[in-house]
Amino acid sequence: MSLHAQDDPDLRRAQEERLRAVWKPPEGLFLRWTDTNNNRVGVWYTLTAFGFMLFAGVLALIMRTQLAVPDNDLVSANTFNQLFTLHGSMMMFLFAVPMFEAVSIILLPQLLAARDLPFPRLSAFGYWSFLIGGVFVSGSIFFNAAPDGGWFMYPPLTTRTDLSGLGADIWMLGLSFIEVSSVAAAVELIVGVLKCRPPGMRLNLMPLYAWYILVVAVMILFAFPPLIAGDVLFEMERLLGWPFFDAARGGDPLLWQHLFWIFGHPEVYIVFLPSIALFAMLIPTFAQRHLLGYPWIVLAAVGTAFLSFGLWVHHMFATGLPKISLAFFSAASEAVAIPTGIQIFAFIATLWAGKVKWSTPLLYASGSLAIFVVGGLTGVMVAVAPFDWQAHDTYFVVAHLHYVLIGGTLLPLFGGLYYYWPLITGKKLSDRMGRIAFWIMFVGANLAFFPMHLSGLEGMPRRVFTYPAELGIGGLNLASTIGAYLFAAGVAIVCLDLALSPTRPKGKRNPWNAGTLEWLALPDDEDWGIRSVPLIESRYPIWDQKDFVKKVDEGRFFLPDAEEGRRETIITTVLDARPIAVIRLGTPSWKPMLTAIVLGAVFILTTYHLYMAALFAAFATLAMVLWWLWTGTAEIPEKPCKPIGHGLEVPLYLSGPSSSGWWAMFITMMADATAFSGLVFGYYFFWTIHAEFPPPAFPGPGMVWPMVALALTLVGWAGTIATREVHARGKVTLARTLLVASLLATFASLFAGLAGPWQYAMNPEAHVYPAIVWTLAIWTAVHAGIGAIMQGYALARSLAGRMTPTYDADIRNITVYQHFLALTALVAYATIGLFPAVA
Ligand code: HEM
Ligand SMILES: [Cu+2]
Repeated sequence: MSLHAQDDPDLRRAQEERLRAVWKPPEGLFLRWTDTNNNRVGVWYTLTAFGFMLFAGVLALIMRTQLAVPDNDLVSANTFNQLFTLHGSMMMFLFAVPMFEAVSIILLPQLLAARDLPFPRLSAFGYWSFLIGGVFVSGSIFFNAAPDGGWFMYPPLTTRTDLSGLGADIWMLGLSFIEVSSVAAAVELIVGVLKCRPPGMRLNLMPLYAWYILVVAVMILFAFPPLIAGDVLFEMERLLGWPFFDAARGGDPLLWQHLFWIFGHPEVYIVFLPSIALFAMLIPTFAQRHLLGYPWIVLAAVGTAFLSFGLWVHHMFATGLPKISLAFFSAASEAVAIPTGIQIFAFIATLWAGKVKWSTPLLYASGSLAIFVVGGLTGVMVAVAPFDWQAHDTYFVVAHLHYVLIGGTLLPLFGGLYYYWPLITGKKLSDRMGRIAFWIMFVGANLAFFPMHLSGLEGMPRRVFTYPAELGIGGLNLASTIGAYLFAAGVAIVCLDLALSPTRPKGKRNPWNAGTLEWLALPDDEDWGIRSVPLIESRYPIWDQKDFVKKVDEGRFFLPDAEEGRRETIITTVLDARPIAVIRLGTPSWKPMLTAIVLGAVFILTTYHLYMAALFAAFATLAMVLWWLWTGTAEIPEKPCKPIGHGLEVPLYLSGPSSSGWWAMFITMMADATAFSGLVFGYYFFWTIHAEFPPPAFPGPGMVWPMVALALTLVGWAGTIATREVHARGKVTLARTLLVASLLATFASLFAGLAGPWQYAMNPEAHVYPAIVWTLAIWTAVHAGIGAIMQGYALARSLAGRMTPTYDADIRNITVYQHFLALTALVAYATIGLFPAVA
């Protein structure tokens, strides 16, 4: 398609017809919920997270009402425990993280001028999991069954079933389910940033929001799995009596604290960096100039992410740690202020150098930074261990964390709402209502949380349902309560503004005159996203590239058509964004929702100890996943290549490291390996705290079976690699034979891995040593089972003619899995089989 073909208006109209037909959303009362397009799924996701935030906010108001006056008895102590636990847990797990992912699902394709994300059905699956898990967890409060152990659920309070009821299981299992969906969304976002950029958008031309999506999603990938590992251990203790956190039987509650905070501290930055990202988008717009210090900001974001994984112990200063740890983690905690400072200074410099248009989103950005900085300052205070010993578990900490979270997450989000609302609906929100709401929230937040510093230093502990009048902190508490209601009034005004939006007329395109790609959106946006995928030469193409918008709209760039009636988007190379393929995207389907329902059932049924039903649901999940993959992935195209304009012809199929599927597999395995490391960390943690580990009184699994299991795993691994190579050379029969042999070896390793602990009758309820050995063995065995299923899947694909030597994505993807399986087996079997010999 040469440039002047697009001069023909009839051709253009015909292309538009085709695009419109292909991207038409499913309609009807039921069918619309099968939608997978990022615009709709992202909006559902955002609204749901917003709803959870409002719900958690109402819980906060109930708490503040209870605390308004001393010796109040509006709610019981027990209810109060449920209130603060659910409030904190919902805000962190059901609002802050999902909100980032939700907004990113909407924005990312627009930032990258892609037609959709690479795995639209995966986003839909993530959404439905989130909804089901979230309703399950938050609904528990209506049955007086909400978790009540605080948002970090410290054992032994929470592992002893006589002290905590079903609530603890609901927290562990419900939130694990949501963590899985958070990781799924993170995989989607990472692959999106790496593989779905428009031609020419080298890494250093990427909009900063995309950089932050990459950084934050990678953080989610490494932060959530240790918590998932902790959840696994936790539930094994609660449901089966395996004593990981029970000191009487060799366990240690501190292991939970480590696993929780290895997640929990990065979490703080996971919820804060997206706000910085938002500022990095709106500040250039309102300064009407390029952002200063782009490379510095990227480096600072990466640096913050990196440092944030080395700080978790500052949440454990009061647990009696060695002096050297105190000093190290104290210093590291102070150091993280540096990259944060760099980012903020870059923003100030940009505003300084530009002509500032003072507007509502900018008001939110600067106001929230002011609040955030106060929280940052008290953060520097509590990072000093001796100060923390005084302030720990008092209202001082409640004040600190809310300054950070309200300044760093909630208010910036409202700023983002005012900035991006026109992008999503074509209409601006009311500037005036926005400003009024801002000032009410600003005053409310300070009135609510500033006095808490004082009541905390006066000695008011956190998580108490009331306090005696003699303490003399009644006035401070009343002020906090009034502040909370004021804040809620501000939120109500924002909600009113949103509710009025449908009555307002559509505005114009790109109302803030921004320079980045997402603002190509039209007030009456078509579902195809972008009319043609542009060639990018600048960080602010709308400002810098001549006739840019016109050329995009007239389809003068790439992929202006949908000739074969398929949903398509361009795949580019990771570093320099050269177009290398067009891939066909998943269309609306029930499968994501059904898979989420059966997977949710596994977690929910386990909560109620309905193990047989849960097992049945697990098989149903497996079947759903296989069906989904079989019908929806690695489809062989009807022709090898297609032209995408400007004389460029690219393949319709990719396999191996250039493909999006391979990356998704690789990234998922990184998360999986991280969870596994959490368990291995547990083993060596127990080794460090015991004088003798393995303890002589408890037999180990021996050396023979673990080594047999390892050998079998390695045979299966090598066989799979050989299969891939032979298959690529066209020797299909030999490849299938090799694959069968590998499958048998991998499957056999499952049993060999369990044989050791079984043969020596290791009793996991007796002591933490047999418990952790069993855990590592079972984890590896389950992974071997999944590996064998994958090998069988590839075999079936080959027999069904859905995998050929040219179209071999399946075998290449399962080889990635096998690499990780081999690594897991090596570490697990060396740990349980060989380590006792040298320990
Ligand atoms: C104006 C809005 C808010 C109010 C009035 C409020 C109020 C409260 C109150 C009263 C507590 C319990 C303190 C205690 O008893 O120890 C609390 C705890 C907490 N809040 Fe908020 N909160 C608000 C917003 C937020 C936001 C936006 C987040 C996070 C994004 C958040 C996260 C937390 C966490 C993590 C806890 C700790 C829970 C625990 O101790 O287990 N809050 N909040
Ligand atoms: Cu921290």
